[in-house]
Amino acid sequence: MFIHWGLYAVPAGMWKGEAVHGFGEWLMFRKRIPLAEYGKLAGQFNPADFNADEWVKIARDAGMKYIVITAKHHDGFAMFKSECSDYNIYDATPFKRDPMKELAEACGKYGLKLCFYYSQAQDWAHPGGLNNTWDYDPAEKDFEKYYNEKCAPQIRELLTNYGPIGILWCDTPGVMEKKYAKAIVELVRSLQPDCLINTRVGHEYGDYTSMSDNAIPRFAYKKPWETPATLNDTWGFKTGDRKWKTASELIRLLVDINGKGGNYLLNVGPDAKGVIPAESAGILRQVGEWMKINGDSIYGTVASPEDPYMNNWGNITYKPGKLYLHVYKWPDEARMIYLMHMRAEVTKAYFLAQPDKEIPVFEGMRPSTDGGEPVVTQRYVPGNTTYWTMVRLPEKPITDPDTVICLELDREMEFGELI
Ligand code: H79
Repeated sequence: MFIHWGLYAVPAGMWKGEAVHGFGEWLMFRKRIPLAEYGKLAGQFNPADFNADEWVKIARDAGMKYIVITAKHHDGFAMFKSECSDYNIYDATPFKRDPMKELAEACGKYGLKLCFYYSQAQDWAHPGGLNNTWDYDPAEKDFEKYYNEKCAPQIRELLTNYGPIGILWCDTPGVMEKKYAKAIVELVRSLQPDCLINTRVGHEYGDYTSMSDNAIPRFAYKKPWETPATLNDTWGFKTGDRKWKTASELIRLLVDINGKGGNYLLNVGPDAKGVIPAESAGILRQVGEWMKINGDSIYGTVASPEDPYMNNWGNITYKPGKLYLHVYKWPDEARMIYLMHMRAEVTKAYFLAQPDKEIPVFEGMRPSTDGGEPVVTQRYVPGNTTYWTMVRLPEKPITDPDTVICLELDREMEFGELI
């Protein structure tokens, strides 16, 4: 679960009575709001309904394993108690609590990993940070000063005061010089050698690839990667944005990403009271219901072997020795789906919703493929040029919107070339 939460939750996409286009968290930049004015939002920020346990339970019940939260976004406001800048939630708001501390405890309690988003280059509150050109003259920018007195000390605080952190999630390195990306990597390694860093730290550093926002690669990608994505059209809370993806869309995106070897980092934007919007929570709950039954097809998967054919029924996820067929679109009366040129033998087959009820597996053309119970037939003759596997489905989906069939294989699978 990605969480974008900051001062921008107070205006929630509105400024002086006007609905502002674009991402909620970009409001200060969009309207070139002077820091002296934007900073006053802190006085109104009192998210008394914030409950770390509830947030973590929403993530856990959706099947999520780690949380990445904006410790500091581009606006430069720290959402944690910071000694090096009092422009932070503990010192500058009536709330007077450190939500990161509470989240760290809740994550420990429910077994999720806590990770911090930290905008390392853009900082619209510090004269030396990138991109605030309306309060500060770009010609006088002193990034070194910003790095030494805010960026590095705050990263140090985040990796010192909250227990083990899974990822330092950086963003928009922009024109930040290479020496700073290197310094951040060294700083993180010195404090928490097991903490991952995403590639957005810049200059090709980082332990795994962050794809572009909401971007899914066309093909499987073997190196570890992740797609950060929105649940509607904003990251930070906006009252006006109700363009929610449905649970069914999210499951398809999740399967597509996992099938290509990636992780899905899906965002929620809590409001100024500290509450995750009810719509978001409701949609995630539905995804969680599907995950409870079908999670085996998601956790621990690696990039699938390339299926040379398009299909009109669904998608595939894979882990060595197991192939998961995700059926979204029920085929016609014959209810048959085919995997052509699959060079592995199916040893066992079952629906994840009915793990104890095996689907019979036959060699060759028998039994008759007309109607009847679910069955797998296959023609797999080593040395022969013809290979295929057919699955006959039951009359109706079992776990709408995606019924998952596990095919256990006699070995690691390859799909054949097209001849
Ligand atoms: O944190 C979320 C976004 O705020 C952040 N990345 C995700 C994870 C992000 N930073 N930059 N961008 C996304 C893309 C930048 C878009 C921009 Fe614009 C186009 C910046 C200036 C022009 C959109 C339009 C935002 C302001 C105006």
